[in-house]
Amino acid sequence: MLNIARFAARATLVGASETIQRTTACYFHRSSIIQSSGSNPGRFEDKPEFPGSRSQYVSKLEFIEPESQEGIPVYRVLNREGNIIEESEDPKLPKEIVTKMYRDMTLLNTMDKVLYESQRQGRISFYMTNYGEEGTHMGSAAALDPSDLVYGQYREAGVLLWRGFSLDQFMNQCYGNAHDLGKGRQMPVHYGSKDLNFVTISSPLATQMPQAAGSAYAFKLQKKDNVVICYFGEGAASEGDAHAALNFAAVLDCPIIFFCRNNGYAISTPTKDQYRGDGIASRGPGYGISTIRVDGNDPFAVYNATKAARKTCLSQNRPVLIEAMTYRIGHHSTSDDSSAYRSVDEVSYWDRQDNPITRLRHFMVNQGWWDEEAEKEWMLDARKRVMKAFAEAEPRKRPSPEELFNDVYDELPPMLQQQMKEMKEHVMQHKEHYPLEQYEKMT
Ligand SMILES: Cc1ncc(C[n+]2csc(CCOP(=O)(O)OP(=O)(O)O)c2C)c(N)n1
Ligand SMILES: [Mg+2]
Repeated sequence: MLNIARFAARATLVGASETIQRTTACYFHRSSIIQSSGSNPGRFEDKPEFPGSRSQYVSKLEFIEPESQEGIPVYRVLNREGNIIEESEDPKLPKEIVTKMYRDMTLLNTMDKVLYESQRQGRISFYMTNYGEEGTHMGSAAALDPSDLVYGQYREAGVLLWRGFSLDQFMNQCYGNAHDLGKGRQMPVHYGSKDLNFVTISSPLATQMPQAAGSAYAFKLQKKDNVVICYFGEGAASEGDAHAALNFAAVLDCPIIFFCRNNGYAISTPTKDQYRGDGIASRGPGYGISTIRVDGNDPFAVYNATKAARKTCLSQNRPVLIEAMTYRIGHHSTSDDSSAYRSVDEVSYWDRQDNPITRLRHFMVNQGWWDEEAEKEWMLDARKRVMKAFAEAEPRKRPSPEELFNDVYDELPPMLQQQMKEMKEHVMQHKEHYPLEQYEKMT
């Protein structure tokens, strides 16, 4: 028996060495068939054959110095005066679409003002504005199909607005009232909508990125005609999850648009303390991902880039990285005071000189589609709509405390049933400490 086992082991080893010999021969064959042409036929060209890189040998010691490389250019369609720079790049969007872009950008702006103030007055617990980044929202949202799946970070409310999330729904979420789709279980601005294919926002940075890559992989396996778009900030791009997502999507050829909003800051950390490379776009080629950098304050440039990226994702089944350069005009959130780390002059430059709303308005005025009167009328109307939704959401009752226990399990397990029972008994025993009249009734 022992001898048979020894013989079998030897036979396996011999088999293995034959395989190695065959593979090696194959490798040599591959390299040696590249015969040099010219005066010395038959001489074999010396090319590196290391697996996993495309390269050639050099005999001079030279490091790649990032500083000596040209910066990645910023693609623009509209200049700051709202004129098309290169006629062939004009997306030629119809008046209704451009007007919707503008109305949604300014409506978002108006909602931001009201909800920001509302937090300052103690009426809601938290808020984050989108000031200055409206062009990245509407430009990208307009280029997608509504059935494409969106993973946001938290500063992409405009994408939801474009898709039809109503002012009521925004307000209900921020007030965490009984009409909130998330039943008051999340902090304000953590929106989500199954109907609108917008995955609920999650606070821990970059967690949406590997999830989005996974969804795109699932789309590919299901042969769906849809892409996933994953928004993230340049700060979030420093998380390990960003690397995992980009590499996963590249290696598995997933139809996903990674949309980076580079707004200059991650709370108080400016980009110069965040990375040393040329923005986030410079990382794309490293992953083997098709990449473009666009002017995020130019909604048409963002639109063209997203539209083309979507096409690449679907026709070639591969990811695309878009880096949209923009600026966060507001404070990071209501928990932040940005005057501690940046100057008023810096902010007012972006607010006054390079603002996506102003740029689109210039374009519309140039086209004869908009004027002072239309502006005045619309801004009044926008404010009225926001105030109406605000006034309706605020007094609405909060969800029943029972909702704390629902929706994690299909059926409430005995342990949670017990906890719910104890919670109810406790609240009823100490009613005077709980403003129960503000909540929907418990059963
Ligand atoms: C894992 C993790 N670390 C830290 C935070 C705290 N945090 C919330 S937002 C933020 C900055 C993110 O900046 P960026 O990705 O550039 O997005 P922006 O706020 O500029 O839109 C930080 C550090 C967090 N939410 N999650
Ligand atoms: Mg940022």
